[in-house]
Amino acid sequence: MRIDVLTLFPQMFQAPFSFGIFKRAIDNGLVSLNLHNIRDYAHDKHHTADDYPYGGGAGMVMLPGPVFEAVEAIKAGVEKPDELPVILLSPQGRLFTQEVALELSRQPHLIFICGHYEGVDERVCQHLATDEISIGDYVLTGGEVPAMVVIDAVLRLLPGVLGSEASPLEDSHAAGLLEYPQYTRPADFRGWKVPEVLLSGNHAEIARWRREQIIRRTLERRPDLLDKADLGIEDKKLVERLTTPKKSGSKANNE
Ligand code: JCZ
Repeated sequence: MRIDVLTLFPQMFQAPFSFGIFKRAIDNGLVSLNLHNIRDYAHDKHHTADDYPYGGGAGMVMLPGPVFEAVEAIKAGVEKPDELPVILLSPQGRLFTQEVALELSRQPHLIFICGHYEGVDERVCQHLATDEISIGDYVLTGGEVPAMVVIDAVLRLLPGVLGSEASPLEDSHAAGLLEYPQYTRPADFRGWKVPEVLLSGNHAEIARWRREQIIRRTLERRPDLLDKADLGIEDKKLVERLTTPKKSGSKANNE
């Protein structure tokens, strides 16, 4: 996959993609990450990328000219420029989810536009971007961190990026549920013991325990996710048992 990022701060992208899984993916040629400084597409001697907002108000707005020219320079070098997704990160975008990550991972090439200051000129949103994405309902200082979040979630879905063993679709979050708790050595850490079942070697029991943990945790912390998930018959019985008010004197159902 080819990724081009337009930003006023290309160096912000260096560290996250210079280590571990992403470094390996780039070194192996699975991913090419191309960083472009929007300022390089400004024509005046100060390389101006922003100006005051029409109508007044606080802060600066990014000029459309340099952003359009940067995207056009990338499009000039590709075979099918009209099919190229141009993604603007902004709080006004559609909410980024695992489904959106999966959708983007099927593209061979993505362009990300990262705004800064108070935002970008509306003509970039309307006439240049083909997609506008928000990573959540909170306000950040720019689109760089959101772009990194989206790129991270997309790249780990590409075949080969996580290595041969791991499957990105095995995560329960990929199935729309929370993860079961993980433990490693020691079996007793400061008196806090690893659940006995995980030491039992009984793989059927372990699988059943983990599935139950997934359902319990999702029900407790993110019930909104359970409504959308497709649950098996045993899952549904457990939800039923955990959500049915118990008779007084009966045993608690939370162990
Ligand atoms: C440019 N401020 C771009 C995106 N989800 C989310 N929160 N905040 C942003 C964002 C904020 C920005 C800019 C200036 C994106």
